[in-house]
Amino acid sequence: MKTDLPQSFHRLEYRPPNYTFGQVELDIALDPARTIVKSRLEVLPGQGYEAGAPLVLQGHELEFVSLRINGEAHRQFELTPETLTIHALPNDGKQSFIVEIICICVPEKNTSLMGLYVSNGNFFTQCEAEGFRKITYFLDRPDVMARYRVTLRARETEYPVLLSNGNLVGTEKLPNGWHSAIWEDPFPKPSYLFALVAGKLECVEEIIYTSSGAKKLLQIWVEPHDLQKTRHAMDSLIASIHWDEKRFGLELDLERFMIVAVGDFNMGAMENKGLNIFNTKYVLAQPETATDADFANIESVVAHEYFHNWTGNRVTCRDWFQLSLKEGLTVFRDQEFSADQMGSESGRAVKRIEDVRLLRQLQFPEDAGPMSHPIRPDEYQEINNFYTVTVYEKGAEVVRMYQTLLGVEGFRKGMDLYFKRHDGQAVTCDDFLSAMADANGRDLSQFKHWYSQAGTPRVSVKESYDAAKKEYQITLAQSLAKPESKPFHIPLKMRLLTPADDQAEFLLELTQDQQSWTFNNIQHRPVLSINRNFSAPIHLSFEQSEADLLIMLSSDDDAFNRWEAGQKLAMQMILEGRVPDTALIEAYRNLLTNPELDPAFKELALTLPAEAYLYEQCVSVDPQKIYSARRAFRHAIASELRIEWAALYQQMQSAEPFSPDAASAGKRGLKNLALSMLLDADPLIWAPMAVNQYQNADNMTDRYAALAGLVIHGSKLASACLEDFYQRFADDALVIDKWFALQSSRPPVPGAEPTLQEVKRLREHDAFRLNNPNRVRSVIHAFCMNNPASFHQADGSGYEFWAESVLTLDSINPQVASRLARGLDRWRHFAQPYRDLMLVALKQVVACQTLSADVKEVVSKALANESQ
Ligand code: B3K
Ligand code: ZN
Repeated sequence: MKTDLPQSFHRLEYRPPNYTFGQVELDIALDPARTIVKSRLEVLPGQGYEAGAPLVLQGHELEFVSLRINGEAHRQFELTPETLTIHALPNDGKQSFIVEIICICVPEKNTSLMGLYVSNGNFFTQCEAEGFRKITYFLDRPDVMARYRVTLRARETEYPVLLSNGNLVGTEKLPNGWHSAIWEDPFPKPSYLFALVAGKLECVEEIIYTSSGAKKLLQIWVEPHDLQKTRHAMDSLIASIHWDEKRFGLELDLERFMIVAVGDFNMGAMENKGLNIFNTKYVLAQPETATDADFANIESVVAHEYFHNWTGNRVTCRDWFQLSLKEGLTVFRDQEFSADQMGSESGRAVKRIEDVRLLRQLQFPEDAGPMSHPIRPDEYQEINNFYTVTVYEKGAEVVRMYQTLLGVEGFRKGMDLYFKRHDGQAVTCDDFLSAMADANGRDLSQFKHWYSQAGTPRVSVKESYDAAKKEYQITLAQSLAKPESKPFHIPLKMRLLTPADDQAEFLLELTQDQQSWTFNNIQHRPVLSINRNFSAPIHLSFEQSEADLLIMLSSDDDAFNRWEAGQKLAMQMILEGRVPDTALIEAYRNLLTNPELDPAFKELALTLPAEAYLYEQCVSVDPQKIYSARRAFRHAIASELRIEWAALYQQMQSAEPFSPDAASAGKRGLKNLALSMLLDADPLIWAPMAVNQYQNADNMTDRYAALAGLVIHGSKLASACLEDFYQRFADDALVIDKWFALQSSRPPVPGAEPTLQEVKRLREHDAFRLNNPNRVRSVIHAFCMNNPASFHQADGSGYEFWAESVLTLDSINPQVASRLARGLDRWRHFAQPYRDLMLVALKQVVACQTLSADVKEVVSKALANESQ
């Protein structure tokens, strides 16, 4: 192990800035090989001003050219690879002064996709969290909020469109074929929200009026050949704008709101003020090329970024430890928006189930592994590693708990007070909690622990029923991750299910280590439905009998718990290596044939717990054993219910033209689950049917589902369809990503070659690109992180591939590499020989002398106290 300890940043070491900026003027002459950035900064003493302190600006991978202060060349400065420190400030920096800096960056060499870079010949930026320092020297921290005026210059034929934040205030033709545009953003913002875009792009636009009657221009900018794929994103944006007015009274504050799509992007999208930049994956859709899941994701990501305009941009984070202040809150808002878009109560429940599935599959393992952190972390080495499912998804659960405790109206009061107090400020999670508490006159001091304590709390349930006294009692106890942890404030919705159906829903607030509640006048032993709608993000230890779970599966009025009962039954049986018994098969049959239930709910109820979630129930994971048990269980459901599946496959067909709405998507989802089950039960009969669906589908959902069914079930008919698919969509990068991902995520098929061989061939394919994150994720991440049974091989071949891929990617794009590096986080949790083989792979990565801070943090935390 190396001895040089990486630098860590600590939440409690926050200090307000010595200096801040008033007006910021940027003049950027765009050239892929040599972009010249001139800045003119009005510097003012900051909240933490100390007389005589130098001005320390951050700058990374920049070529410094010159520095002037108040118009004069200034020579008292020092440069390091990370900073420009300016001494001898006028008047000791007590009054405002002007700093002018010229520097140069090289966008075409920038493969990290942070700062200013080139994608398909156009310029884009990504500044969150600390990318602005790769454009110019700056106080690159979120608590320095300034007003920007930006002049962009570029050659007009190559870069006809020049965009930045705010409003366009002028354009000009310049000599030698250059032109310029000036943009002014009226709202002060931190540097992480700065953006520019330049290139050959076209837009669709719409004018709308907000509730106060203000006129707004909405634009979506894409490459010209993608223009016809923007309708859904535009509809989603308009729906989001109206929803935020209605639900939270928040109006769009800018005259112009732009979304730009880019094919090379590290994540989903970015909420730059007035100029959101999106991964093409979350903008472009038409029925022939995008699945129902793509349509739903676009709707929620467009909403998420739009909602940041208030929760993130108008009120931002004081420092990056507070990230969940904007991310958890904005995820909660986009979840609520998407739930409302579902159009029915049962639709809302389906959305809730999907969100919880994701949380348990991804966040629960994170919280049990070496990167576990509270939603407000206390320490980090590389902030980019903390854009996690904990900060986002668990953060959203914490925000949801406020709403559960305070009610929808109480929550709204808290939001109103939050904006009243903090509009235009950079604040903390504590400020949010205080607004919620003060607006509702509630003491939420114990609720604070959700921000400071990591780990998923476990709540155990004991129940007793006294038939003579007609008395029912429950005792709840919370056990905590660490001995020094404090009890959480846990809101648990519950209801006693009785034959007379005479009990109301309650909200229990578990605040102590252990608490009991007694219910009187209960005529028969009830069935307890607790943590309804997943009111708290916890593990529940509750040994409910299979008979009670079957009752809940057939009749709990809380759709989440109805689904959950089925998941528990399936989980227990899979972990014990059992197949479903007659009672469970009959319960499934009743669900599938119940005309009252939504197709989308039926699909979820018959979808088994993910392998990642099953792993979390084991002390020591044997991935092949879990895979086989799960497959056998699924095969039994497929065969025993083949008549119902075949009937559903017919009933769920639709003659209507494609529409991505939730009801139509739900029908397609159930139809395609039926097809997949039928391929499992009777492959020889159903493979030709799948080929037929593949060939005749008028939409990507059906075409892809048929293809996936053939590939996953190892049908001989798959390869011709795969070849056809590639030829049909060769020009559409997002569809080709699906083609790659499908093959990389194929689970092991008896008799077929290991998926790893296929993945290695795909990596050599002409269309594979190591510097395009979407393509890399569709091959490498899909295999290492989304295909557990193929990845975890007892010969360690998957892990060798992982190590080699992490190292190759790290020299190109540390963020993409670091995400992949998380793939072995849970090595300690596995049985032998997997555990030792993972350790070897981790050690191989950590031994590399040139690791990025991103990957180094992840692998060294995975290996910390390695012998334990
Ligand atoms: N705020 C961005 C994420 C930035 C990630 C930087 N590594 C997208 C979002 O959450 O909306
Ligand atoms: Zn966000």
